[in-house]
Amino acid sequence: LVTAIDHVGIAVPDLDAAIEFQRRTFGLEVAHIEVNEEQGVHEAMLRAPGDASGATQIQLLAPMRDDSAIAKFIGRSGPGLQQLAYRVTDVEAASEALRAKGFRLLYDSPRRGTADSRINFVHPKDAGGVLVELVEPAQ
Ligand code: V0V
Repeated sequence: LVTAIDHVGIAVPDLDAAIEFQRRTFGLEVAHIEVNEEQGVHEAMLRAPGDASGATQIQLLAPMRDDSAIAKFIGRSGPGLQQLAYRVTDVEAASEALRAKGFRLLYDSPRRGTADSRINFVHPKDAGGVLVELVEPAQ
C-alpha cells in the first residue's frame, strides 16, 4: 500500500520561529512554503541538505484560524508531532482498501494537500493513536 514515508508533521504556534529553530539547531532547509486555506494552515516543508528529492520531509504546520485542526491540536496537546504521512500511488484506491478493512477515513473523497497532492487521513483512534495521512503526490 505504502511506497514511502512522505513526511512527519509537527504542529507549531509560529511558523517563522519554528523554521528558524529547525534551521539553527539541526541545519534543516526550507524546501517549500504554502498556505492551505481549506485546512487553515500556513505550512513549510523542510529537508536535510543532503537529501535527494522525494526523501522524507518534516512538515511544520501553523494554524491560521482558531477552528482549524492544528489550532485544536495545540490547544489540547500543545505543540508537537501531529501526523505521520505515508506516500501512496493512488489515494482513492488506498483509502478504499483501508475502508474495506473497517478503518475510518476522515474524508469521503480526497482533498488538496501540499503542492497539489491529494490527501486523506485514517482516524487516529483506528491507527494506534497516530493521525495517518495518505498522500498521492501531484504527477
Ligand atoms: C485528535 N486526536 C489525535 C489527534 N487529533 N490523536 C493523535 N493525533 C492527532 N493529531 C485524538 C484526540 O485526542 C481524541 O482522543 C480523539 O482523537 C478524537 O478527538 P476529537 O476531539 O473527536 O477530534 P478533533 O476535533 O480533535 O479532530 C481530530 C481529527 C482532526 C483527526 C479528526 O484533527 C482532523 O480532521 N484532522 C485532519 C486534518 C488535519 O489534520 N489538517 C491539518 C494538517 P480522546 O481524547 O478521545 O482519547 S493539513 C496537511 O497535513 C496538509 C495540507 C498536507 O499534509 O498536505
